[in-house]
Amino acid sequence: MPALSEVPRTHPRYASLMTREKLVEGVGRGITGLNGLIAQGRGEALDYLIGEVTTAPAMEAERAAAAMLLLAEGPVLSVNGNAAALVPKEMVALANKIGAPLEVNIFYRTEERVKKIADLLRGLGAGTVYGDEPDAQIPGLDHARAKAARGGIYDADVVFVPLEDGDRCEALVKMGKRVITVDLNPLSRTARTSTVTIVDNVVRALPNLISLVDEMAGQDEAELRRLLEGYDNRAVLRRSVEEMISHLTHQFSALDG
Ligand code: PTJ
Repeated sequence: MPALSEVPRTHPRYASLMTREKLVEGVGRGITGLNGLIAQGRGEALDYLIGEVTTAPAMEAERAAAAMLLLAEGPVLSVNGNAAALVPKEMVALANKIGAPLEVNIFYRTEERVKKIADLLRGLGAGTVYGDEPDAQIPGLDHARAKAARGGIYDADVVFVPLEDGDRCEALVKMGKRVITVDLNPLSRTARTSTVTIVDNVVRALPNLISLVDEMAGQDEAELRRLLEGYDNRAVLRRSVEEMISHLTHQFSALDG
C-alpha cells in the first residue's frame, strides 16, 4: 500500500484509507492496541453495509445522545485506543463543549498505553483527564477491566463510550448509568445493552455530535427531555439493520444492471 501522502485525494477509498492509516500510526505511537486493527477491520465491513454514510436512524441516535449529554449532571467521555487514534481532537472538543471530563478506559490495559493516551488528550487541550490513577472498581468485572476513577466514570450518570466491550457496557448499565455508545454492529451485546446506540462510524459520529450539541445547547430542558422520552433504542437498532438489508438489496440489484 502506498504511504498516505501518496494516496491521491481523488482515490474512491481515500477516507477509508486515511482512517486505516491513523490506526496504524496509533499502533506505532503506542496509543492503539494491535487488537484495535482487527476491530477496525470488522467496523469497515459493517460500515460498507450501511453505505459508509450516517443513516437516518444513526442521526436520530446522535440527536438523542446530544440531548442526553446536555441534560446529564455528571457526564464522562471514555476514550480507548481506537478513539484516541481516530478522533482525539473531537473527543476533547466535545468534552470541553459540555464541560465533561475524559477518562482513558482501555480494554487491553497497560499502564504505559493509558498514560500515552492521557498525555495525548492533555496535549490537545483537555481539561480533566482521568484514567492514569484509578481509585475505584466497576463491580462485576475482572481487576484490570474494572479500573475506574472517582469523579470520572465511577461517579458519572451518563457515560459516552465509543467502541465498548459488551461486558463493561453491561456492568456500567447495572451500576445505574445511562450509556451512549458508537458501534457499527447493531447486533452486538454493547449495541443491545446501551441506552443510546449510534450505529455509525466514529469518524462521522463525533463531528455530528459536536454540531448537534452546538445546535441544541439553546433548547430548553423540557424540549430535550421530550426528545429523549420519545427515543426508542430497540426501534433504532431494528431500523439500522433494515438500512443494511436495503443497502445490500440495492447493491445486489445493481449487479444485474
Ligand atoms: O484500546 P482498547 O484496549 O480499549 O481496545 C479497543 C478495542 C476496540 C480493540 C476493544 O474495545 C475491542 O476489542 O472491541 P470489540 O469488542 O472488537 O468491539 C468493537 C466494536 O466496535 C465492534 O462491534 C466493531 O464493529 C465496532 N467498530 C470498529 N471500528 C469502528 C466501530 N464502530 C464505529 N466506528 C468504528 N470506526
